[in-house]
Amino acid sequence: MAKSQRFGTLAIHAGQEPEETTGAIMPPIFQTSTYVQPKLGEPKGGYEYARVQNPTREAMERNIAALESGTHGMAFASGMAAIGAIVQRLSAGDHVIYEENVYGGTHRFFDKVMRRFGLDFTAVDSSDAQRVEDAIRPNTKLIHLETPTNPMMKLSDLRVIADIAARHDVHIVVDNTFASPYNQRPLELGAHMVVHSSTKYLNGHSDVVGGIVVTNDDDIAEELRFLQKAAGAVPGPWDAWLVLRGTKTLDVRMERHNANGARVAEYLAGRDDIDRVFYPGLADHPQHALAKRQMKGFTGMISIELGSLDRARRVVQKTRLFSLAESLGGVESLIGHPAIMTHASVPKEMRDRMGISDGLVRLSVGIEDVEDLLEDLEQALRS
Ligand code: P1T
Repeated sequence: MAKSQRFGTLAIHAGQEPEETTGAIMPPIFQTSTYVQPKLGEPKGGYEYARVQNPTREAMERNIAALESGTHGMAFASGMAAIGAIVQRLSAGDHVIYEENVYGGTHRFFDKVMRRFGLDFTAVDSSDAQRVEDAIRPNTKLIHLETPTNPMMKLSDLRVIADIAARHDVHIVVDNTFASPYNQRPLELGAHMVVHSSTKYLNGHSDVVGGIVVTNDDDIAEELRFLQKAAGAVPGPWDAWLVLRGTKTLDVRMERHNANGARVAEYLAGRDDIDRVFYPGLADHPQHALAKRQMKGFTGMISIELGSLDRARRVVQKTRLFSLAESLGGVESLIGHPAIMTHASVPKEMRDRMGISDGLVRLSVGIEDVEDLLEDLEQALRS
């Protein structure tokens, strides 16, 4: 697919050709575990075994790689499996710096699992790039960023941190799940890898769990392909196909998520019974200028501080269109309570330091009619 094509066109066409036998315009679901080999040691087209190669998965990997301005995509069974593969490239004794306000499961994986394998981790507030540089040690191999962060919607300046990483010869990975490639393309800003929970905006329909890593670096890609094969956390063809169907509408979905998110954030900011609204698109967000430089739009993710657990509980149980559920980025609106749900595995003192209080509520604004969403929030907040 020509590089010069624009995002909305790439979303629909990149990585896919009509199927050879029939001309089927949609990539078939290659529901097979293995491939018959015409001759010993000469598998047809290189296809040997479906943990290693699957044409449906490959179409999805090429498609998302193109959307992230990358040359290689490696899909995994979940966002956590994708993050796991990136860390499995390292060895005991290596050091990783990570943004402290990552998804709670990412913190849990680093702190409770990978530490036991001899990796060392330092959590920093990467909205201050100097803190990232100060945390670099001779054995630092990776900087794991997430911007905007889950759930505080804090940003990291990717260009500045990419310069720091280059000076110290350290790789950067950016979890771009919250932004989506429609709004932000970290590889263009100097990151070495982008990782997604494709469960979220990429798939967009809340019917798949998946993950993907995209890179422009041939060596990193080879190592990650080796890990798909050696560790085996790959998605099945159905899930790959559903994600590929999802990305076809990423352009139009994100346009609407951005518009609805902005409307809802402005509405919430205008209420005097909400202590704070965290949304990079609002002029009073501490990094609004960076957000405008680094992102095209600000998504449908918003967090609000309601002051107490009591009020937060009442609101999340009172909304009707916003369903109380984990996850985000689907066409339907969701509401959640990070301290009890997505970030329960983060120690309380760390949550408190970052602002993940008992009164914090997170919204994933879907693509419904925004007036209906505003009416729903109005009745829940008034209750
Ligand atoms: O759920 P999974 O596909 O394994 O992805 C993990 C993950 C990775 N990165 C970010 C930024 C995420 O938000 C997530 C998953 N997050 C949720 C389930 C949530 O509700 O925040």
